[in-house]
Amino acid sequence: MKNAYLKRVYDKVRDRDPNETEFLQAVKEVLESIEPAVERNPDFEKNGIIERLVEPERVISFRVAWVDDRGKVQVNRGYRVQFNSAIGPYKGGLRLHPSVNLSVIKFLGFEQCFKNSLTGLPIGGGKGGSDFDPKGKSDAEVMRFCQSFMTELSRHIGQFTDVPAGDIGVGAREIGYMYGQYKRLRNEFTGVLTGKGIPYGGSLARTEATGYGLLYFVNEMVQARGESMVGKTVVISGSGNVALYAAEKAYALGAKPVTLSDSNGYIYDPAGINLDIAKDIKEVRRARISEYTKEVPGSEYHEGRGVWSVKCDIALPCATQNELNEEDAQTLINNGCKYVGEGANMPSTPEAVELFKANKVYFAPGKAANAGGVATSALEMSQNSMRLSWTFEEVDEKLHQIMKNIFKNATDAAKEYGDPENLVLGANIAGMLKVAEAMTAQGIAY
Ligand code: NDP
Ligand code: 2IT
Repeated sequence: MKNAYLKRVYDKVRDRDPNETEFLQAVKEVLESIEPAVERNPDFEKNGIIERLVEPERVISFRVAWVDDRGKVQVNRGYRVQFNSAIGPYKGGLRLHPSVNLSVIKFLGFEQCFKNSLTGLPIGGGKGGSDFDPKGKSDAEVMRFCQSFMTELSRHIGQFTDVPAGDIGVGAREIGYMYGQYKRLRNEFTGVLTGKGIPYGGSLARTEATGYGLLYFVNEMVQARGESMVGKTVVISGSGNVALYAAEKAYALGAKPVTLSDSNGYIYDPAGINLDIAKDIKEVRRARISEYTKEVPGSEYHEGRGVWSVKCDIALPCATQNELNEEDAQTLINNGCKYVGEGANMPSTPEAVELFKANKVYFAPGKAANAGGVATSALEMSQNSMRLSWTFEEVDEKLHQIMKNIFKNATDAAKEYGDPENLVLGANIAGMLKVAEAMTAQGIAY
């Protein structure tokens, strides 16, 4: 970081919260890449735009007490970080995972501000969650946790204020329990959460949206290089919501997904992943992905995090932050990988991203490539406000167009600042400029 203003802002964030490693990583990446745009806009410094962008408008941390199946009281910590409301109500998912802490939620909330801006829809940035571990919990325990979590969260959210959704560990089941509790407490039926079930206000295609959107985006990259998806081998990490529907759309575009993974290991199926079986294992049985090999002859299960050693044309990290490091990037490059699309948020370490850039691997950062999920959430909000529902095809068509626009806007911004394939730069600048313009227009309270 050479720009003195940006450096000052970054140093202050680091000195204030030296332990928030994920948040610092996300801030550094954004500030480094917006440098040329900040230099062109001296008003940013005058208006304190960047120091305001890195400080959440509001951070809520709360106790979540619930009773487990043995009658024992359990206490988790809940969070909601309302990061930026310049362009719309705070919007972003809720993550339930033992690794959740304030740094993780702040990094996700910060990224969300720019991602949401890129969608072109009126949504601000926020994120929340808890260190509750849904693994091994009964349905009843998950329900009681979600109810207790929402009892506090309900004070801070609302259809015009803050609209949470799913993320790791939060899918249709959890959103259902949370929505039920919100309605019980408030006696109102509004679009306060997205990712809802179809019978009570959910949008068709929201389940598929992040994975489908990722593939629509990667397809734009492949075409921009004059190539086609047909026949390409795709390596996917994760086996959750994003990973499964990325694999589904990869097939639809003529490519072949050959892996899925979880925190224990990965499966490799040279014939291409059988998605009916994978979905049944993950969505119906809620089992581990290793089960797959018991049902599919010719497939392999490997313990550990070696998924990036599988040879591919396209790599799609769809599990979690920092799951793809410098060594993994080098392995992918050595094996001829040409495209990387981030389905997860910040899955590649900064060193991995540098290596991709140096080796001309066409790289799509999460805030652009995985924006289809939140974009479709915003479409769910629109449908809720209008009290109607669109068909699957209508939503999917809008999603497709949104992903094309994000690709175009990020590419145009990247081009303006030098390299049309530098989507890190393009996405950060395009996302930031709109938020900065809205913040400038709205002034600051003296
Ligand atoms: P799910 O909970 O459905 O699936 C998460 C997957 O990632 C599981 O396979 C899980 O394995 C794996 N995983 C989670 N944590 C770790 C870890 N620490 N190490 C290794 N594997 C891990 O979540 P989603 O699919 O919804 O989310 C995946 C990623 O996509 C996240 O980064 C999320 O922020 C991002 N994202 C999600 C969107 C959405 O709409 N859902 C939208 C945009 C981004 P295991 O079962 O072993 O934990
Ligand atoms: O990271 C993300 O964009 C999400 N988890 C989806 C957020 C949303 O509001 O749909």
